[in-house]
Amino acid sequence: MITLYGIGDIFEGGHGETKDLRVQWALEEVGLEYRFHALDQTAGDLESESYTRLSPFHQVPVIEDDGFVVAESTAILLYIAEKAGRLVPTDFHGRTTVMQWCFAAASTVAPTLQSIDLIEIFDTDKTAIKVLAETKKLAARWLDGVERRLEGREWIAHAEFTVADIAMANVLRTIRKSDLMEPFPRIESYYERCHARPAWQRTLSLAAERLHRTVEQLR
Ligand SMILES: N[C@@H](CCC(=O)N[C@@H](CS)C(=O)NCC(=O)O)C(=O)O
Repeated sequence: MITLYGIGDIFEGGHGETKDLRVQWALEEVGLEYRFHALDQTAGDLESESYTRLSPFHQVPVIEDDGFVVAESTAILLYIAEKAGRLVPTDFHGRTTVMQWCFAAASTVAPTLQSIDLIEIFDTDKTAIKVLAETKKLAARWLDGVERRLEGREWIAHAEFTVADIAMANVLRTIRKSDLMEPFPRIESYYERCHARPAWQRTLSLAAERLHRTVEQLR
């Protein structure tokens, strides 16, 4: 059975923002049996010797599947899709396109959106404001690419919903409280479409229960 190591508690602003949620979303989509192992980051659980053996960088998410350990949320999403034989097409080109958009989410779009988040949370001096403006320009460039990709498409990589949609939608969630999506109507409706899925709604409820928050607080 799969064990998902995720957050049971974390510093205040981190509730509902962590990358274990995208993995739980995929598990809820495919219906594989799993258990959630909740770690308390504030109590140092991520630094423990036993967890260090599982996670190269003392981070969540990690999964363990009958002794096989996978870290990095995007790799885990692909593992779950492969294992379940769902959320990924079977043909070589289709699978490669799913991988392309998983990498686009994780290595092109996410770092920029995360930087915006970090600068806004931690720093407001003049240099930071300049860096923020430049980072927002870069974000607009990536979002413009995603917007063009979504022309005439329901999902980012394939005719059906795949793990690439979980990867991309969860990355876009970083900016849900900002106005960065506003100039991109296709991204806005894609974002809504992805998050309307019952498996995401279940994931949010499970996270709220685990973190002693309401679904509204996490949404
Ligand atoms: N590249 C990793 C990043 C994982 C990550 O950022 N994990 C955060 C929670 S979302 C974490 O464990 N933070 C605690 C820490 O770094 O000490 C992935 O995609 O899985």
